[in-house]
Amino acid sequence: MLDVKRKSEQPASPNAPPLKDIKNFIAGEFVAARSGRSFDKSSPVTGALIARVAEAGEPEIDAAVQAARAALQGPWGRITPAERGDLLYAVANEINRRFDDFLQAEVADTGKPVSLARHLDIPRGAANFKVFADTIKNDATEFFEMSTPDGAGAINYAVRRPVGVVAVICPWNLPLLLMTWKVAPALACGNTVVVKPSEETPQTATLLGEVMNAVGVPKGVYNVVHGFGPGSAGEFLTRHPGVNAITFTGETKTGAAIMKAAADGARPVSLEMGGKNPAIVFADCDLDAAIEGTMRSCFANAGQVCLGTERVYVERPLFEKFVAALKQRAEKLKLGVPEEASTTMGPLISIEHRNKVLSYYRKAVDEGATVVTGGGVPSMPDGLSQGAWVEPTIWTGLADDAATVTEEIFGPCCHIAPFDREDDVVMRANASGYGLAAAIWTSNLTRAHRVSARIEAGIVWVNSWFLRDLRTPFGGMKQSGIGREGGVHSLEFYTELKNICIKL
Ligand code: NAD
Ligand code: 6OD
Repeated sequence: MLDVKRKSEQPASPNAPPLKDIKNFIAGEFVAARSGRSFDKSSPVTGALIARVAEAGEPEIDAAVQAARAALQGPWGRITPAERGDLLYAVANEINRRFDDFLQAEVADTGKPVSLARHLDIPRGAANFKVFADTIKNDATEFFEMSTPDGAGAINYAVRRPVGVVAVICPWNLPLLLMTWKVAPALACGNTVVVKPSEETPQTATLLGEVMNAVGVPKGVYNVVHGFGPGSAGEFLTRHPGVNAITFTGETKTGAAIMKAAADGARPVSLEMGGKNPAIVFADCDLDAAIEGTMRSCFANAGQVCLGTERVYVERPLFEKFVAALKQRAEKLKLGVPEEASTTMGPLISIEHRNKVLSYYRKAVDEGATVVTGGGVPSMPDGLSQGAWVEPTIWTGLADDAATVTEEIFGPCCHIAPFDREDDVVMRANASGYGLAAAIWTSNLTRAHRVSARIEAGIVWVNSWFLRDLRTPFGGMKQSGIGREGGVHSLEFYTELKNICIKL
């Protein structure tokens, strides 16, 4: 279990659970910061303090990186890929055995509905370990025979070798899922990792340390350091010269800072960053499916999904009907505590993030939007009023260059605009500095292929959203990312491909 202690400072409510004491996980041990520094983690649902988190300083970052370097030389560096695969299967099984602990920790940190975390975050977090264990097991590399002047010839074959110590910098929106999405392939390829979870969501990464110890992953293979970005654990880790590669998910401006840090030592980066994803709804679509899918893509996880839709373009004959139907469905979303089965939307991650989202709610009005629904802070019952709640919001009537239509908000909101011609809507969808994901709703298969090919995004869904096979390439174009992860594409980042040439 996580190290749970009662402290002298109590959470706001007398009935609140005890404060958790979250530590760094370095070389198989849970450790506080030598400086004694810690930071508070509050519940997005109630605003109450739920945990004190040890903030890693430079000594802890150095210890974690050294532990990870040492582990490369230990048993981890000598076991076969098949043995590593068995260990990763054991990790997945142990996460599933402790499913409720992970569920409770993820829900406490994020405030997301239990129903969502139960079906998405935790099972997918576990599945990543099995999928990438299988991916590396089934990966074949190249072999070439060549002729030589002496007639004897030579053979070439390629082998994959780990990159070394990988720094894994994670966001808060799908904490376990997005962390294991990187940790699992990194470990499957024989690397060791130092993970820096978001300061907003420290718990599940820490809990995974217990799982690693329980199944016998050697000490130092998996390390976790807590803290913030600039001037804290994130910057210390990405600048550490003992780190061989950096994989990051988060905002585009953070990715740019990390790229600069990685330039020292010319270290490779994999960047999964922000988006302003379009959905294009043609008049020939299955309307019920398009409404259902757009509801999910705009409002799932309170809109805090990088792949989510914030710009919806609807072909003019369907426009009014679509707006009315989406409004009706959005107004039925039930905001409430995560444990309540009827809850369909939780709070945002924090009051700070709510301030950002609300600043766009105000800006939309200033820019001349028609507020179709929402636009403010909902009235919540006693006990929840200090949480980070916002209303699901829909706008129409904005120009394509309005800030609300061009900048990533990362909240439960979208702008809906009509369109008349396929060429125009493709151009408008592509008129963005981002290029992460898009959804197209149509029953015309030819058009689906044609438009998908023209959309500038790393992932295009036709008549669906967030239907993800873990073996497929994942990543963004333009300012949404550098590189692809998923399936064999993860192997490209987490291994060095080495050619061995043998003269016969
Ligand atoms: P963020 O960029 O603020 O933080 C991400 C992580 O980076 C955190 O752990 C943070 O502490 C750390 N960090 C911040 N500054 C740093 C620095 N200078 N050096 C090193 N580390 C630093 O992002 P967030 O607010 O946690 O997450 C939301 C953002 O993530 C949104 O923009 C969203 O689109 C994006 N996101 C992208 C994907 C994707 O796959 N493309 C997935 C999820 C989220
Ligand atoms: O499902 C996945 O594999 C994945 N990488 C999802 C990313 C979601 C972003 O918020």
